[in-house]
Amino acid sequence: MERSFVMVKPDGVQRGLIGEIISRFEKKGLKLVAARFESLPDGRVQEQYREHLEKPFFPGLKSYITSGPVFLMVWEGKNVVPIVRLLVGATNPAEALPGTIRGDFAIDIGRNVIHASDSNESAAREIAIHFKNDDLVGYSAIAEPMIY
Ligand code: DGI
Repeated sequence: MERSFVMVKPDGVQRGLIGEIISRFEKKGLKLVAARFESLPDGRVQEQYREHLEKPFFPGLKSYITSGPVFLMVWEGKNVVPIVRLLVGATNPAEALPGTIRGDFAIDIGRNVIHASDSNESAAREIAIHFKNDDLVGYSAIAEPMIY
């Protein structure tokens, strides 16, 4: 089954949105297979955002992501990567549609509440940055025959 890496960023944590975000993915029918609450070390932020290291906004992005704890998750499901990106909405909340997480809860691109993998390749890379294989919990979700 496909997997996506999702992170509630420090603004989402401080604004009390962890439960709301988990709830949206659960109601969609996706399956939670790993989660951890922690403050990210600089090294993992740099690995996570390696394609942005040289961008002018990177110093601000790094201080934002390390400003407080984040909630890391791995979600599983058929087409989970594009489905989660649709639920999350556009990177810039000013362009994110109502009904999406960023459309409903964010205003500024520098405080956009949540990260989600943008391809299956990124998902595999990002999951490996933050989780060990043993952290991923294998179980059968009893509602699965109602969803698939
Ligand atoms: O995958 P996304 O988070 O939707 O977007 P991305 O991978 O292109 O960028 C990662 C994060 O970097 C994004 O959530 C917010 C930040 N970012 C991207 N482009 C800009 C930016 N921040 C600022 N301030 N300005 C940008 O142009």
